[in-house]
Amino acid sequence: MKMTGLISGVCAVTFLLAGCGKPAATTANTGTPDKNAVTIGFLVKQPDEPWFRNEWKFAQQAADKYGFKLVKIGTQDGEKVLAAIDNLAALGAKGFIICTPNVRLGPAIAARAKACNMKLMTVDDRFVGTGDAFMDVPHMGISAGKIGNAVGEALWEEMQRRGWKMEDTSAMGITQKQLETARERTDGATETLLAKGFPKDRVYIGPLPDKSEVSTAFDAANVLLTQHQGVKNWLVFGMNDESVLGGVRALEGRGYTADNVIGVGIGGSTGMVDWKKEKPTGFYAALLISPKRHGFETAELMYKWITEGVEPPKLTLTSGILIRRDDYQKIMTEQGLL
Ligand code: FCA
Repeated sequence: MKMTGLISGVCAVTFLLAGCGKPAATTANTGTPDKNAVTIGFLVKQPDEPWFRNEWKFAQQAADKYGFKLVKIGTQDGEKVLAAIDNLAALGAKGFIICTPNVRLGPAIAARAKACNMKLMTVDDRFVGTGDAFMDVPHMGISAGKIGNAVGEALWEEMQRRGWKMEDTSAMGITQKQLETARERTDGATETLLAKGFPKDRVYIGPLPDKSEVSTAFDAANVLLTQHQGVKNWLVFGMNDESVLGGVRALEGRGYTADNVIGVGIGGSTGMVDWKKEKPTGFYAALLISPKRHGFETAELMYKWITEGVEPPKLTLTSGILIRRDDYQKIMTEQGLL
């Protein structure tokens, strides 16, 4: 009993110090929230990644359109997330959108948001609560399984076009098994390849740590390539562009070129650097996903939730478009990304 009292006392003090529970700004006469005073946070797990920089860019466009203040914070670990929520509370923010550094932090983040009287929406990575179930927090993510299927389809079609023999070809998938949206993407690609007749025993999965970057993918791919040598042609897929680029770079380090590698990413913005190179690389295509929807729409939904009381849909899943070296400029321009 005493212990519980002590703990809740400490929490209360922490929240007080953090400025939680600060009254919302109101207009002088009506007592309704002052729309001009709205502040919204946008927290992302990997602020250096082009995907997240683009989400911020489009969220800022929503802020400019509606006239609210957007506070962008890079939150690479749990401590940074909790500190960011406290800072937002001190700034009088009434809600935030987050792509968490770890989905298992969901319950702690939701509790802190509640204590600070802030609305909460997740983007990209969905909170996991008790019993491995997704938490009941409005979410916008990609339709990971379907996009993975489209990756598998693109790999298979290009392999057929090149006339590669099945027995000469292996496939590597670089992914975070611990993150549902990542696993669903690579499971989707695998499922489609197997459905086409690709042999199951030649699809290898390279696991990533909690940070998905070209460098961590490069390491994962090298481990996999050391285990599976003497393969003539490789198909490369992964949870995002970074993981496929890591695989392609590892293959280049072992003498493979665009002629014997077909890589299909998910994202578009990171992978396109390879299409700007004079000579094609093994990064053949990507499923373009929409940082515009994920950034602009989540910020807009949060703003309407705060100012009009309209709760965002529980789950929105966005789709992807296949892009390649020869058409990425046209399609990305149409999508407002170039
Ligand atoms: C996850 C990945 C990102 C991006 C996003 C849509 O958060 O880590 O690279 O693919 O989903």
